[in-house]
This record gives sequence, structure tokens and C-alpha cells, in this order.
Amino acid sequence: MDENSIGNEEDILALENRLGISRRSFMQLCVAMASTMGLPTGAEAAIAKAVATKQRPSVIWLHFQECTGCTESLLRAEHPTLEKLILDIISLDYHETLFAAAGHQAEAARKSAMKANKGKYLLVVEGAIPTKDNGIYCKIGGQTAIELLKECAADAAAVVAIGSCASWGGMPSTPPNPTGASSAGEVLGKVIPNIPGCPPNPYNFLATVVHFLTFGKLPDVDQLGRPKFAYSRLIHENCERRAHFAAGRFAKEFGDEGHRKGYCLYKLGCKGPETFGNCPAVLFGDVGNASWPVGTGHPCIGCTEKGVGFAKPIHALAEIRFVTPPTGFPHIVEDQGKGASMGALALTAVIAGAAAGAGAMLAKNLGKGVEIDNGGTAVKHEEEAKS
Ligand code: FSX
Ligand code: SF4
Ligand code: F3S
Repeated sequence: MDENSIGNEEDILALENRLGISRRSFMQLCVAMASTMGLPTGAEAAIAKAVATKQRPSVIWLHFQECTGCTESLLRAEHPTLEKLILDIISLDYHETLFAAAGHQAEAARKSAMKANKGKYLLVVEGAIPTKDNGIYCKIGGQTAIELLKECAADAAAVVAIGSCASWGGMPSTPPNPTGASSAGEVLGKVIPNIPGCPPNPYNFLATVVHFLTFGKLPDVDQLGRPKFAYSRLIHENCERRAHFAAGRFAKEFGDEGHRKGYCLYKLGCKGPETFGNCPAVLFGDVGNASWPVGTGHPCIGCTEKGVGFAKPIHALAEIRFVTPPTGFPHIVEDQGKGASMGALALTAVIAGAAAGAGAMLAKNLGKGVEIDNGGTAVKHEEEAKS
């Protein structure tokens, strides 16, 4: 990307001062964000220009039933520019955790930001909303969470749910759900963009906001409201332990030989095969390889998936619902396939065929309760895996 694409020299200098980073680092970040979102070539220049020159969108951030982990994960991101960028590209006009103001002052700030930016602000919702007994289990400034959410959503340009709690109830909705914890979308009666995860990856939030800033709209979402750029691949597709899964090498207990050798965690309850998310590709905390749940040796609990995380028992076996090849196979980017050649289409068919074949074998093996151990010995495991 040409450095001039950010804007004129004045804009560039102002940006360097604001962010405290070099223009080169900034442009590298824009390229990374554009590729994370799967945007075509040239989008990084539009992103850079928007961040450098556009007025920061006003953001009202509500907290309801949650642990504040979403906010913590944004602020504790180790990338040197991430939290700066988040706090620089948005104008955070109301945020209960980060606000210095309290009580009436805080409420007054929220109301004046809403009035000044009517129809233009971004409303971010963190946490589930208790709906039982008229929502009395969460009140802020004398209003229930239900009232507050509806009031703030009425004049928002867009509402985004951050974290699994706001996306579908998350941890507070775990049975028996004594407060009737519900998602922001349920309370508002519509599908809204959800960025699930407990906590969600900060890059997914950042990319969503940058998309809003650059293109004036939120990114494309799937049927559950999740941005497609982050949630269209199964965890299982990108997992570094996938070869062990395919070869039938599983950890069976925490600390056993298979676990120590980094084998597949399927039998410890890993929900990677039924959970969509980019965790193994984007990682967490910028501390290098393997910095994600499965990488550290814990099964994925499916925190980004509705009906999986906080809904299924942690050690229950995952459903192999979708048959997908690992991403180690050549990529075909279907979304950008307008110009797909016959060769590419043929390759897609070959991969799909291979996936169907591999999946049939896996389903057969798993279904029969037989695995091929790394020594090549077929062993009965079904009872053992379920116990
Ligand atoms: Fe916590 Fe957020 Fe989990 Fe929920 O993240 S990390 S309980 S998704 O709403 O604060
Ligand atoms: Fe990775 Fe889990 Fe899939 Fe095993 S089951 S390959 S640990 S995502
Ligand atoms: Fe959550 Fe699984 Fe990713 S537990 S953080 S979806 S690896």
C-alpha cells in the first residue's frame, strides 16, 4: 500500500502523533485488518484513510449481566497498537467500566452523547439482559437493563452485541437461568450483529468497528448475526491438532501421554468440530503460537457457538455435524469467486469429494466406537470416551 493513500502529509503526521506509531506499522495493521475481513485488494487504503481522516463514531457501551471479560480482553490485548486504535477510532462516550464519572454525571453524559449523535452512534451491548420478573435483577440509574437497552437502541445507527452473554445469554443463561437472562437481539426482537466468544477476540470487534467506520455499514453476517469474516470456519478446520484427529490419536485424560504429546482433545470434550470461530487462526494476546484454548491443552468449550458453550456439558463429545477439510488443504475463497476459473471449480469439487470421503471414514470410525491408535492398533474406546 502506498503511504500517500492514507491522506496528505498533515493527516499522516496527525495520525502518527495520535497513535504514537509509525505510518508503516499503521499501514501494516490496516493490511492485516483488510485481510482478516477477506476484503479485496485496495480495501486497506480505504481503511487507512477512514481511520486517519474520518470523524470518530460515538459509541455508547452498555454493561449488563457479565464478568466484564469482553472489555478486559480489549484493554489487555498485548498488541502495542490495538487498544490505542480502539480508543482512537471510536469516541467512547459512555462506558460504565472505563468512565471516570459516576452516578448522575455518568447518566448525564450518556444522555447528552445520545442527543448530540442521534441516529449516528454505535451502541455496543456487553452482557445478558435479565427478563424475569420485569427485569428487576439488573438496574442501572434506576432503569432496568431492558429499559436502558431499548432506550439506547432507539436512536442508534447500529447495535452490536459483544460477547456470548449479549449474543445469546452466555453464562448467565446457564440452566436453570434464574433471572431469565436473554440476548440483546431477543430483547430488541431482531437479529443484530453478534460478536460471540467468552470473551470474544478483540480483533473481531476491532475489524467490525473499522468496517463500520470505513464503509458506513457493518460487515456481512451469518444467520446468527456473526460477521462472516470471523465465524465462517469451524475451529476444527484450522486446529493444529487436526492431523492427530484424522490419525485417531487422542488425549483421553488430562495429563496422560496423549495430552502431553499434544494429541487431539476430541475425547476430552473439544467442541471444535461444531463451533464456528477464527480462534486458532487469529489467536489471543499476541504471545505467539498456540495462544488459544486448544493450543494450551484445554478443549474448546464452544464459547462462540449458540447452543454449545454454556449449554452442553464441557466433557460431552462434540457432534461431527459438518464435514470439512482442514485448512491445510488448498483454499478456495467461494465469496470472492466471481472470477473463479473452471480449474478452481474443479479443484473445489475434488476437495469437496475428498472431504466427503474423509468425513465418511471419520464418521464410520467414530460411530463404530473404534479408533486406530498411533501404534496402528484398533481399540475399543466408546465406553471409555464417554465415561
Ligand atoms: Fe465475560 Fe463479557 Fe464472557 Fe459474557 O464477555 S468474558 S461472561 S461473554 O459478556 O464479560
Ligand atoms: Fe482440534 Fe478439537 Fe478438532 Fe481435535 S477435535 S482437531 S483438538 S478442534
Ligand atoms: Fe471459545 Fe473455543 Fe475459541 S472455547 S475462545 S470458541 S477455541
